[in-house]
Amino acid sequence: MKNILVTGGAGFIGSAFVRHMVASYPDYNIICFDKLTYAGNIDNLLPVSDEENYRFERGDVADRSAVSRVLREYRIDTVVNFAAESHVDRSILAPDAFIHTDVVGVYILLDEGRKHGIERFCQVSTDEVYGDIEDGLSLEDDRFLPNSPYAASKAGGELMVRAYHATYGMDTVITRGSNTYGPYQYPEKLVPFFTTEAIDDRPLPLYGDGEQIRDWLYVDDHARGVDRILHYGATGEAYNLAGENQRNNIEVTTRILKLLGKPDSLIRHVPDREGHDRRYAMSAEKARALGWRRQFDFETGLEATVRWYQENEWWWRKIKTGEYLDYYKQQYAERLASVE
Ligand code: NAD
Ligand code: TDX
Repeated sequence: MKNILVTGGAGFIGSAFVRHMVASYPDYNIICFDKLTYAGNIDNLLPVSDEENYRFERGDVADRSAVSRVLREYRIDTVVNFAAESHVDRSILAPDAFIHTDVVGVYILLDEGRKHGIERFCQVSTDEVYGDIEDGLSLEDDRFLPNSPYAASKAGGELMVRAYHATYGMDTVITRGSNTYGPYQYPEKLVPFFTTEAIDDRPLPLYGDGEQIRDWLYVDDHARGVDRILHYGATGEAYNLAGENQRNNIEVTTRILKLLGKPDSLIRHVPDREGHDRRYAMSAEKARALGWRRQFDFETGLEATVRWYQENEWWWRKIKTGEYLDYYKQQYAERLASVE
């Protein structure tokens, strides 16, 4: 392993992975390939922009000729695919881009990767492929029951990875991370959205009863988990990266408000997300057996995260303009108006 293509490396988790790899492996060349959609942000890569072993190329993973060119030019031997449309609510409003990137994009990367003889393909996936689980923990061999267009597109991408392993003998591994939070997360997801809204004393639209459970994983733990699976995962296998920090959305929200010294009266119970999964929870045993352990518990990670958004308004204030405001209006205006 020497020349690693990190697709979607300008996003939230991908950029944490790029920063981690550039610092941890001076002998590797880390090439970030990213379309820079609304969620991609070159500011996330500022900490590594001057490093010798880092390069950035702008492009679309579903664009065969662009993918072929970077694979050839940089003599890529390893692909780690973070590129995705990643927000469930946007997939409900407009699924097209999800099929394009999360399904077709994965296929193009696999197909071009195979033609160029890459040695390993790591697909970054999600706990959402298992769907809603009422109790217990999802295991890697459990069946897929995705409920949102996002989750279904991620499941489709994974199945294509499986097929390239089974059919063409490609060396593949898959990671399934749980709900991730931390610095540099686009402020549409629960933690950065509520934190930045609360800083400005704006209402926090909690879907339905707020009792939905997610398993929270700090972003640096997720990045280290992908590193571990990339290096030590068995070919053809999938590995859960579970935070083992299950919390319901009300607890997460009130904790954010407490850390900011803001009142619970900012919470608004708005009409629910369509097809909203009540609970995700995975077993971390299989990844643990490879030596991965999360280092951050939820309380420590959340405190560091909230502090980061307080101290880095330069990063998020310029995002909360233009396209972001159009999306906010589409997603929340009616919901909030219905409970005012
Ligand atoms: P993100 O939305 O912050 O970043 C996605 C990145 O992919 C952006 O930089 C974007 O520009 C890029 N991208 C999108 N379409 C592209 C295309 N067609 N070609 C090239 N680049 C493209 O997402 P994230 O939260 O960092 O998630 C990264 C990966 O981890 C995704 O595959 C997601 O499914 C998975 N995941 C996320 C979470 C989570 O809680 N955020 C949890 C588990 C798994
Ligand atoms: O405004 C909101 N109000 C609300 O109640 C938002 C944005 C979210 N929520 C709820 C919905 C979920 O139960 O909070 C929970 C977390 O929501 P998101 O941050 O949108 O995450 P989720 O839908 O759980 O999906 C996340 O985890 C798995 C990531 O966005 C996915 O990319 C990842 O695959």
